[in-house]
Amino acid sequence: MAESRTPPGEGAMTSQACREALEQVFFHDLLNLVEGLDGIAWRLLAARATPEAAAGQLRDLACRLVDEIQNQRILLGVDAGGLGVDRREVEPSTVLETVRAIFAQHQVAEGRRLELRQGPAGSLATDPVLLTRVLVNLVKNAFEATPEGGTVRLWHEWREGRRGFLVENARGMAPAVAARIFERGADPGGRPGRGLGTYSARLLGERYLGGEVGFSSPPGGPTRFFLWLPDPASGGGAQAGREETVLMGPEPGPGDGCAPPYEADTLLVIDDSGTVRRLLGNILDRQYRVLTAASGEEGLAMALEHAPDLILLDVMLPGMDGFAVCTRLKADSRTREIPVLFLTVLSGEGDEMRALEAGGIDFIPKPISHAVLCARVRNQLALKRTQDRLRTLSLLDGLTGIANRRRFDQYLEMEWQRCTRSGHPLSVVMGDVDFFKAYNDGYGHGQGDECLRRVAHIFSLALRRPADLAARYGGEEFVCILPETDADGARIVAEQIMVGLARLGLPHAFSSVAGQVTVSVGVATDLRPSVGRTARHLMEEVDSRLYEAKRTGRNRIVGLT
Ligand code: GH3
Ligand code: MG
Repeated sequence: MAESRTPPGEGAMTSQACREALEQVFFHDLLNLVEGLDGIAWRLLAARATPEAAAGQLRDLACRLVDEIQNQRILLGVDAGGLGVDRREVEPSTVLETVRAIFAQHQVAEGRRLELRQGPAGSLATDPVLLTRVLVNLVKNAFEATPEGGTVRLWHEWREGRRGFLVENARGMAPAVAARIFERGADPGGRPGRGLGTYSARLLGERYLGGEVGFSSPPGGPTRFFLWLPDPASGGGAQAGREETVLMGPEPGPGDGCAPPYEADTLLVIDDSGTVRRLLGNILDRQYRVLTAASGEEGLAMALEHAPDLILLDVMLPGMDGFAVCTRLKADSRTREIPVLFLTVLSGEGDEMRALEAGGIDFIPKPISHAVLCARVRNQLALKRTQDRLRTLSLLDGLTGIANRRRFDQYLEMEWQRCTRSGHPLSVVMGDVDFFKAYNDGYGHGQGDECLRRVAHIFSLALRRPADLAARYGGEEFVCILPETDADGARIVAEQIMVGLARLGLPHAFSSVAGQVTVSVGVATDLRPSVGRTARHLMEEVDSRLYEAKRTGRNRIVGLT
């Protein structure tokens, strides 16, 4: 084997010993597969298998035979120094499918699950056989490290003009194994004859495909191997995946503690340095979904589009600098709540003050320390989750779970302005429970509370559109905001509330108007909210109609046109 083709760290086995170990594995696997073929023929002859089932098994075995032979051919080519690279346009989804087919009946995958996630569509120029080989080796190792009932994940990403293929299993790797993982003959699992998988994955991925192969394996897992291939044709920039997940194998078992990478928090890194973007991506994408932008303008657009949970923002950016980007983020209600961590070589108190004034929440000093980065990101995300939860809670009514008065006031103001701009009508429906004091007195406050929950539910059910909102206005008063809804639409909602309550039929023995719980309802519509009029006018109108409904006998709607 030519010295120039030997990666650093090699030397755990001589080339000759390695060749022999490899041949042993090859012939062992080959014999297994041929025995499998024989077994299928036998079952067919003995009528123990249907032709359909046998055909499926035959295809799987043929797929694995081809794979074994390809493996052998490639390694022979590497050893002889004459492996050719046959680059052509390849669809990553096809490669992932081939890997799935290879493991469909593979012993190593028995009782385990392979989860594929197809990334963005579009081809890349590479050698499909070598690419498949790299992935099969990585997936095989991941299966070997996965207990029964566990899951191995394989997915494809597109970032910064590179195509990534990632393989993950839930467990961490022992440091001693991790240290020698790419050495030829190093045996990750203690099985005889193996130990070529990661070695050849790196050799093929880096020397022949021109990519980068590596892994991350924090204590406690997960272990993630990656192959990043250059793809200049992609033009850079992150692209959204097709979110298509293909599953193979049983449902995940209780021991499979690996969180799916694509349900993780989303981080947006805005830095003009490709090295910093890649470094942060490599560190953070073990746990988070990492998006990157190379300029302030691109970062602002991505923040709007993806609503990340946290932004890591470089101070020194060409054009719009980090302070300006942060100020813009904080000025927009859609991005205001996203915490911003500045990445900076701190040059003194002045910079720090400017960053804080612009709305930044903390700093990550450059040069970036792995531990500081991870700790600050983790802390800020935990804080944001708590704040999000509090924000949501502060807008909900504690008793009924629907929007509270505060949320109602905010939403009405926002929708009033929107309808003023667009010239669309805006309607409000307000209802008040009849003789509720008597209900409380007769049935007790506990049942009174339960009654209010039921009524709130009826108001929510009456809504038709996502923009409609039902809220508890106070005590036993409920209200619906119906944007872009005229009087006819509002009438339908009001009638729906009456019908819903009648169907619910909650007994109310202390009501003077009916034997069950009823409401009086006012409806008001502003056909074209106009300058000079305010939402308060509309509320006064609906309130006086509700009063009228009470005055004229209760259990009715006033304000219908
Ligand atoms: P009307 O038909 O004219 O609306 O008479 P009413 O008895 O419904 O109206 P009134 O305003 O006299 O009484 C409302 C009652 O609602 C009094 C108050 O104790 C009760 N109430 C307000 N909030 C709650 C609550 O959260 N839970 C319970 N159980 N009762 C509440
Ligand atoms: Mg009442």
